[in-house]
Amino acid sequence: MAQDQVDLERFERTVRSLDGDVPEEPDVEELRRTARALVADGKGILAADESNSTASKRLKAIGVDATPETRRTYRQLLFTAPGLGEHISGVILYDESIRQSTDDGTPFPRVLQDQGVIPGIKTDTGTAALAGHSGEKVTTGLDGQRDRLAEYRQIGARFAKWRAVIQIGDGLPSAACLGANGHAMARYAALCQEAGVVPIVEPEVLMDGDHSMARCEEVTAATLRALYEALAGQDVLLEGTLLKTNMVLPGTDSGEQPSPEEVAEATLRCMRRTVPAAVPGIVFLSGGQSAVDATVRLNAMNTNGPHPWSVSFSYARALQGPALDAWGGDEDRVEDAQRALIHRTRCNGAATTGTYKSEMEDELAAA
Ligand code: 5MM
Repeated sequence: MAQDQVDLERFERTVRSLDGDVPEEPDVEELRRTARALVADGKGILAADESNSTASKRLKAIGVDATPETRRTYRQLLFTAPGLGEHISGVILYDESIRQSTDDGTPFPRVLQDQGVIPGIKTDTGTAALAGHSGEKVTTGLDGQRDRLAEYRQIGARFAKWRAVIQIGDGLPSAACLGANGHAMARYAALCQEAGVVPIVEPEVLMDGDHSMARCEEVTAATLRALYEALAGQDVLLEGTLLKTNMVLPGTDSGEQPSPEEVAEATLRCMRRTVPAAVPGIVFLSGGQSAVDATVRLNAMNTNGPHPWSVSFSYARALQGPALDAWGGDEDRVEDAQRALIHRTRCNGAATTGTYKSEMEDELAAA
């Protein structure tokens, strides 16, 4: 049987099994199946888990007043885009949006399931200053995590996300920062698996700064080593997790302009040295890259496979940016915005199998 047919059957089985409460005992096979379904060939994740303040910032940038209702209207546009499930395996929601519904009263998690998409949820609660380490942050949210996970699973979430932010700078990051964030992510991951929810662990080494691409590679490797040591320390089942992280890129003020092939080579070398083969997939964040750069670089990584893990995407800005611009808050441009979103999902879906071509960018204009 062809690999993509196997992936598709596995994916459909996972989407069909989305009803039910927290299991008495975590179903290890379900965790593995969900994790693999999220990185099925040709598919990736739409990150729509912006906190209210970030979502509001994005709406204000296109001249839309930010309220719970405008955030709902915008998320409705995304989640009801026709054909979303063709190249999107999962959508990461936020505490506000997982409780919202479409105009006709259908809860967003149900809308996604009907599109063949697995609902997910961001469960960290943001960052706090790391004590004794000026300029560094630790992600918060472990208090109450067990109860929140039980509720989110009951509402329909089958995977979750927790993001740690790592800043490169003079003497940064510290070992204390990598250790504290790794430990928190491992505790979150163990709680997720206990609740029957696949944890995505997301350490993001920020692009801000004038550091070189080599320095980004070094810091990303140290971050991932600390993370996988912590995950092992908490007995997290790697087969039931996914890694979401940054590509290896130079700082935005460095002046370096690596080719897509150079980014792919450095990123894959870093991942091979640090990410265990038991992890089913690595889904990259876009981190401020342009939408097309994020696609081209992902494609470059997948032209030289196979890799020990699937290599896919979990983009927010690189998927949503063109849709937000096309919409501009105008109800007459909802379909334009949905076409822009679906176009990017198609390009990135192709990039997961190394079959993206630059000519695909003309398809939207021609539509
Ligand atoms: C790094 O941010 C994640 C990926 O987004 P990009 O592809 O735009 O880099 C994203 O999932 C992020 O966690 C959400 O946008 C939420 O961010 P906030 O700051 O609202 O928690």
